[in-house]
Amino acid sequence: MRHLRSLITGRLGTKIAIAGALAFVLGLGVAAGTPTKAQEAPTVYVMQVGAQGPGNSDLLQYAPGVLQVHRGDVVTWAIGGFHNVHVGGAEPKPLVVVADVNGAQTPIINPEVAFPYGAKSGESYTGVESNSGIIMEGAPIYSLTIDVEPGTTFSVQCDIHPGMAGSVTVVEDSVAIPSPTEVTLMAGAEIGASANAILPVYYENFANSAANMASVDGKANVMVGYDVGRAAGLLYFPYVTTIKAGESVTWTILDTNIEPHTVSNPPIYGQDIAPIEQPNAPPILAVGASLAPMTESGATVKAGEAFSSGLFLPGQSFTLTFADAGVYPYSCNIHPGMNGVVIVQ
Ligand SMILES: [Cu+2]
Repeated sequence: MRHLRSLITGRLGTKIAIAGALAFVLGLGVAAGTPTKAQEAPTVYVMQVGAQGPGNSDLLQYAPGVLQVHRGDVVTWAIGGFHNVHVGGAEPKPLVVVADVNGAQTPIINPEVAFPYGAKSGESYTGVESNSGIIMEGAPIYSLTIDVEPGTTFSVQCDIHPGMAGSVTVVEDSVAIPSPTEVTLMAGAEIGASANAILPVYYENFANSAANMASVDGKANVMVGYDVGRAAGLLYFPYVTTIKAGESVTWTILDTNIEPHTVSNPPIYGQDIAPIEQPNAPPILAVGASLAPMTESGATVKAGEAFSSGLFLPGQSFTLTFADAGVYPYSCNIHPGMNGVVIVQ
């Protein structure tokens, strides 16, 4: 109705007679009863869940981070990457938990992160803690009609990436809030700010890494990832490390970083999860070959040997000694495109 009316007011000249007739019809419609908010098509707000940034980075944020809606509006989370949407929880849930699998203590992907619970996409959020799950059918979209009292604020968080969180506040119908278009512009500005923040650091790391390419006193260091704010840079610095046979390389993820990584050769992609089927229950999601540790930190690698740190976390390091001369490429199993090479002379 509103759209039609603005169309009419935009017309001039010869169309005025038609517009007048239509306005008359519209007037009758209004007299017959203005539709209430509940009868109108709901207003849909989009909250973006993660984005790609420059310098091979992932922007680990909900955008906009803070959203206002009216009761009855729809919030659609557009999920761009490996994330879940955990709505109305007090705390994020751990991604990996240890469970008894056929008598053995086994690290598994937490079912409370992997699988949906609470309100399913297309249903109403009534204040019951809910999760999109990681394993979704169809499009990576999670959409809820917000049906909680005005004055309520609830959290939105990704259980996979620490600190990736947002909030939704429901306000009284009488209070004006940003339109969906304005919300999209806010989201763009927030994502743009993260992208702008990481770009200078990306250039700086390239410039600085030349100084760290060779070993000093038998050791070389590699920085794994280079996070800035909500932007997680998925690169190794330096990209090339040159050492002598018998020397070692230590890879470190700074404790200020968000993303875990691996140091692996050959790379094993797409095997993060090894499902163990269960009768009459969802599968147990054992940690797969991409994430499982294969080589202990401190080990010595010989020519032709495969190695993998497995998943290692911010604040942790992984060291290998290389016994033989040769070229040793390595990759991150979680982030295709994140590669480095050790040249042993
Ligand atoms: Cu990685």
